[in-house]
Amino acid sequence: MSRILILFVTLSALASAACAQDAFEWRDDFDSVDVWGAQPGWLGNPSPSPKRTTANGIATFAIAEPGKGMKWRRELPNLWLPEQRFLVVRYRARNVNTEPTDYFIYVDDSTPGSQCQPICLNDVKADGAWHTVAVDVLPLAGGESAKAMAIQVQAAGEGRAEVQIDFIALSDRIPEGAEELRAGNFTAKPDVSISLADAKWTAQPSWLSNPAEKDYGTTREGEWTKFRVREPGRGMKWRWLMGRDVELAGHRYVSMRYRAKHVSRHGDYALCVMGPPAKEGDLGYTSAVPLSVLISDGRWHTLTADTLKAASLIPKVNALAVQVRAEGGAAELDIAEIRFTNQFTPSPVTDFIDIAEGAAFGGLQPVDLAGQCGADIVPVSADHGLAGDKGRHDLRHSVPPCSGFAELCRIEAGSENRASHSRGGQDE
Ligand SMILES: [Ca+2]
Repeated sequence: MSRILILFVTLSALASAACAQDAFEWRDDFDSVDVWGAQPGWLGNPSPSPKRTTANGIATFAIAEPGKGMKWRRELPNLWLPEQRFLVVRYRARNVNTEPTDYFIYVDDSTPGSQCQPICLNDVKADGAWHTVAVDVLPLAGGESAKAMAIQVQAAGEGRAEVQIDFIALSDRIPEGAEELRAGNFTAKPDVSISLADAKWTAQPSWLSNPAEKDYGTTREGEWTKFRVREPGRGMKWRWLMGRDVELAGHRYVSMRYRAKHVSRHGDYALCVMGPPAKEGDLGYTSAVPLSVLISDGRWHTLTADTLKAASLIPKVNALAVQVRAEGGAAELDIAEIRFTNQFTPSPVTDFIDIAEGAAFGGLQPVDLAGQCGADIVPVSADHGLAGDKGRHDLRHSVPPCSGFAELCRIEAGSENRASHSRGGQDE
């Protein structure tokens, strides 16, 4: 399954494009602990009387007996880790055995044979003080989705172990003030936006087996660069020697704002980063954005692709390459921005919805599509009263296949709203 980027349409996003971007996250605030089921069969020293309570949004998991423990598990709404890669927990602990290397918090990454344990008992500070810690789960996980989570408490020699948890989240970011565990040698660097305005692209027909022979090229149009191949079934790659080094290391993502028409999703890359390889003898290039994630529907999209691996291979970039392969007509790929970043970049809601001038949004409300992931969006939209304005709709995509949070905006009966075009999300 390809990477998924889900549009999170909210009233505030519709009302104000300038509003601060909220974290995109799944979160358990522990107003209830009913969903956390004890799993005595999961450990060799289960406590006969584990306690699990909550009060004022703070859960308490307690083990009275010395040397005993318990694991508690809850389901997750099948979260997509590339989007929500940071496990964040605010906890305080007392009398916990912090020797074992087994997990404190486990994420079920849907991969048999692998155990993703982002935070271990020996990471726990059992000093009775509140701590907020975060871990990038994505590089630790075997799979890309998370379907369940577990926590473990082990009592130290004196017994009466207690872990209190304010919240656990899987988020698109590390909140301010949180301590990042397992950061390795990763040090976040400020965003770099690579201006394409003066880029000189040189076609590289020898880099493809089926290069276009005529009618291909690049042009600068307004705020974007157009890459075009007019011969269906053929492609082209272009390289730009940037004449300077840009650090990719220190950035988790590349974000690319693009618009594509008749661009094939088959091929190695849409955007490639080039530079001296980190390890001598390795290739001096690697894919940063695969062709397979492009949505070739003629609309602008902002995609966010993970670049930790690419940055480990090519830490400093001194050239970029772009590929277009034509499928079903003359292909065009317009690129308006390439940015190395540590922030998941949201798509403007107007990428998905044509909004008539003067449209009012008082009648819009979010609709939970969690139970309809992967479904064809046309009947889903019809179910929510969105398919009325035939001819103006262009609903070619499915609801994202994996999402606990995808939403459409429903137009309430009798509303004056004139938003005419909606999608639940964007598959990338
Ligand atoms: Ca809480």
